[in-house]
Amino acid sequence: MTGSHSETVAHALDRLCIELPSWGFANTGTRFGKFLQPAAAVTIEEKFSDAGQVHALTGSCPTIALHVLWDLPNGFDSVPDLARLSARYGVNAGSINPNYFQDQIYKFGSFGNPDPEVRSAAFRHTVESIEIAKRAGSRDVSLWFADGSNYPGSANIRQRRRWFEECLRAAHQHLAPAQRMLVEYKPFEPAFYHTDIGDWGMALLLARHAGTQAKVLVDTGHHYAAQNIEQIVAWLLAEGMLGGFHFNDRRYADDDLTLGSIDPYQVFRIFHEMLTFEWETGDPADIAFMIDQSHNLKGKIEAMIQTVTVAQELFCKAALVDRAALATAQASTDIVRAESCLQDAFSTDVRPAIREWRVAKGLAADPLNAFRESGYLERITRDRHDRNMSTISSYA
Ligand code: RM4
Ligand code: MN
Ligand code: MN
Repeated sequence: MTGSHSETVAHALDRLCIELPSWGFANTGTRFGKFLQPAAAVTIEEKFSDAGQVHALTGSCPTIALHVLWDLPNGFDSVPDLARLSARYGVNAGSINPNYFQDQIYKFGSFGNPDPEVRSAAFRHTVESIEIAKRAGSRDVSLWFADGSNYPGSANIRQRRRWFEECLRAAHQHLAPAQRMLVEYKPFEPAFYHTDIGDWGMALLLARHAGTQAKVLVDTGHHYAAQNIEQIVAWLLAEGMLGGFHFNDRRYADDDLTLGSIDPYQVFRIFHEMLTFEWETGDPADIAFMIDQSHNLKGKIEAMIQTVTVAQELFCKAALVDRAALATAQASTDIVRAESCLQDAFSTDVRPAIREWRVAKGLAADPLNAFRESGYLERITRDRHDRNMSTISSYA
């Protein structure tokens, strides 16, 4: 690795921040059931503690995303505790995620529900989430809606779109000037005929309608197979509308597998578009990166460390693309040379330079091994085992 490679890698890692999902440390499962892990986190304190371990070992995860219903059951009243948890575990509250899919009232949707009472309940929950974010010092309120329908004819698609427009616009008025509202899209699941915010175009139109602080949130798994996600990223960047990106990988649908486990080149290409945007415009892309994975089989903390490591590697590889050479090759339609610029960077082994950066920062040279040797997992397994294994849970 040449000196300049090491510098590029160090510079890339210094700025790479990846938010951890609180629910990624908890026992979650597939719709068929959960395989309980004795070390899983239940309380918000445990989630902060586990996230703190990942940040201490990787140096890249200073914030933890919170789900209002799961982490802050007393709404506002739960907020003061966050400052104490941040001070104790070294990670701050990150994006605030309202929950529109768990309560019984949301059977037929939230903002898209034909029942005005349900729409206003969902709206109140959104406003409460914005206020929680303000008080917690969180910039982003991330909105994902399970709304949709299962059968043709059962929902008035345009009417529901209007309700979404109204609710999002009204919610936007509650944002403080520095806050953002992120609108996530997903083509299917849990609804299987139509989803109210089904793709990036719908999310873009709704965000534009809501107000200037609303941006689009892209989740790797929320695309049909073979969709060109990096092109969507490039277009949203060009529009100044890419606000967040959820990390995971997929083979079939929204599988929430480990980032880069199936297609690392795709993640590289996505990072490449983001960094090229910055190189060309001189503007920071200002994209909130978050891991959106909750592992059912892998150890939860290990899986997070692995994901962060993969993200660091792929981000550094993307930073190594010779963009001046690429621009020249593109301008002269030298296709092979242009493609090689990406391939050369992608095949560079950045691990030695990343290791150097870690050591220089006083971080563990190998975060996963350091975690395995730390004794933390054994300690939390002892502490949480009895409680966790007595939790009975099944799909039906
Ligand atoms: C959705 C989406 C959201 C996440 C929920 C739990 O598929 O990815 O971002 O909060 O799952
Ligand atoms: Mn997501
Ligand atoms: Mn998802």
